[in-house]
Amino acid sequence: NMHWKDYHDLETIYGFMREIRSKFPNIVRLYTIGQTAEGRDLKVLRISENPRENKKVWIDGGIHAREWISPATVTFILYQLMANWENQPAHIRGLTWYIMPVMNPDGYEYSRTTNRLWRKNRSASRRAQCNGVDLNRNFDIGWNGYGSSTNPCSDTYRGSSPASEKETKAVAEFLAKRKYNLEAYLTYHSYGQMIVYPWAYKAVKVKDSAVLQRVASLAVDRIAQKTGSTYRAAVTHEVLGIAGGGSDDWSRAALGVKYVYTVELRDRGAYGFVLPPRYIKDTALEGWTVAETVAQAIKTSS
Ligand code: 0X9
Ligand code: ZN
Repeated sequence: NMHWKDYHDLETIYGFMREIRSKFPNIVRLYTIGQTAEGRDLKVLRISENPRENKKVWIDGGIHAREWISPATVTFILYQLMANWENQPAHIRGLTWYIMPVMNPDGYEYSRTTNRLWRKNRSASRRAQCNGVDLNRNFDIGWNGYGSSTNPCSDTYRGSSPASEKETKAVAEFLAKRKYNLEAYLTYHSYGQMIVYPWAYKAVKVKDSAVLQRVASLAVDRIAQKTGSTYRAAVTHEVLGIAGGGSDDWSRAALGVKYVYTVELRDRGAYGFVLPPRYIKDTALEGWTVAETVAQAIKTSS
């Protein structure tokens, strides 16, 4: 059974998704959008009372294998939504939510069983000892640019071509088909306690960056109130440097999504990727706070 006192393996997370579907058969759909190189399913839940008309929010986690707090947070968001769906405010119930807790299942399991600090997926490369592509360098935006590597042994290897990876391709195709009314793309990573928005692939701000900054700042304030943690709102390239091929930039450039945020969860380096389980609950609450704030912003701007 699901809880947030510890991290879970992929099968437990997928079991939780199936359980949500069977509890809410009328509003929840469970998609298998593809398979990984090692044959694992890529799963996405849709929660919606009105799929034809609602504005849509996409949430993903687990792009990077070792960032365990990310799938934990995204499953917590799912729990927050569904545990109390009937009593959610209209601006939450009136959205269509797409939730993908683990975009990189092969990497996640590899990090759990074999190499805790693994980052990439596990697809085979031409260099035997150096498997894996950084999925957050593999999307078709600024792919041939700065901040990623052409070396398969690098942790930021961009892959042999844009969307060369099955995970990237599955997500990109799924979203491209659903870009109508897609208002938000939220992707959860760790660590650093930051909420960042495009662009990352070039040192330019998006035209509506003032709006993105305002909503992110509001989330930062609410997080401080709720848990006492200090997050920072900023343009990606200004705080993390230039990097092409990210899912966040792609969702804005290719799909025109307005509220695009990468959330770097806890901590700020004390434990780094190996965040002790006792911090999961509050960190996940911080992640939920971002999603709530964005949902409210969508409602206000329409
Ligand atoms: O470098 C990344 O992919 C992210 N940081 S992490 O430490 N979790 O790996 C930041 C992603 C920011 N967005 C883009 N670079 N597009
Ligand atoms: Zn990451």
